[in-house]
Amino acid sequence: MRQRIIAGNWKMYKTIAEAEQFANAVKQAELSATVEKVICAPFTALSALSAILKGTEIKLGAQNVHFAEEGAYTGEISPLMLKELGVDYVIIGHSERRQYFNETDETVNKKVKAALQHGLKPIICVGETLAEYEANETEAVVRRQTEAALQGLSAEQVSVSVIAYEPVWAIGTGKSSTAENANQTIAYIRHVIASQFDQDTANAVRIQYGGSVKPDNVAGFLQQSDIDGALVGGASLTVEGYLGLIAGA
Ligand code: G2H
Repeated sequence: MRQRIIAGNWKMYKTIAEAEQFANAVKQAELSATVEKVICAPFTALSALSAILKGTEIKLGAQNVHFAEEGAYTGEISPLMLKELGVDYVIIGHSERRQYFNETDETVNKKVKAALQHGLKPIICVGETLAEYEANETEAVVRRQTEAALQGLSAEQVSVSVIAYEPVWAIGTGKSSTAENANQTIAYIRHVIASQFDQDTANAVRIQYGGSVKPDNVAGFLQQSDIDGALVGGASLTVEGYLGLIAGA
C-alpha cells in the first residue's frame, strides 16, 4: 500500500513572517493522519518553519539542491545544509528549473543521487511541454526524463523517491490534465520504472500528479489507480487551500 502524499510547492512566494503565520495556523488544524503532508518552502523560510513544525506530522521540503556537499558554488545550497535544517524532501527538476535555470536530465540525476546519499527524499519532476504534448511525445519525454533521473540508483533508493508528473501546459494555467489522462501517463511511468528496475520497485514508488490541482479536483486525481498524491503550487499558498487539499486527499 502506497501512502498518499500531498506536497505544497510554494515556489518563490512567502516571506519568513508569512511562512510563520501559515505554519502556526496549519499546526492548529486537525489533519488526516493517512496522508503524508509536506511543505516545500523557499530556502529563506526553512529554518523558521523547521522550528514551528518540529514534532508535527507536517514535513519540510526544499525546492532545489546542489549536488556537491560543499564547494565554490556561489549562491547554491548543499544537501548537507538542507539536512541540518530538518528538511526531509527536496523537489528536483521542476519544469521551471529546467526551463529558466538550465536544469538538465544530467544535473537532475546528480542532484537525486546527492539528495538520497544525505537522507533527503527527492520529489523528481517530469512532464512534457505543450509542443511535445501536441506532437504526441508525452511517453517518450517522460520515459527519457524518468530513466535519466533514476540512472545508477539502487532499487531501494528508487522505492523511497517520489516522482511528480507535471505536464508543463497544466502548470499554473488553470488547465489541469484530466484525471484519466494523468493516470494513464503515471501508469506508463510506473511501467518504465518496472523495466528499468523491477515490478516491486515500480509498485513501491509514489507518483504524484501536479498542475493546477485544487481542493475541488484533488479527489478526482487521487481516486485513480496509479496516482498517489499531488504536488501543488498556487492552491497550497493559503491555509484554507492547503487544508482543503489534505481533506480532499
Ligand atoms: C506545478 C504546480 C506545483 P500549480 O508547478 O508544482 O503548480 O499547482 O500552481 O499549477
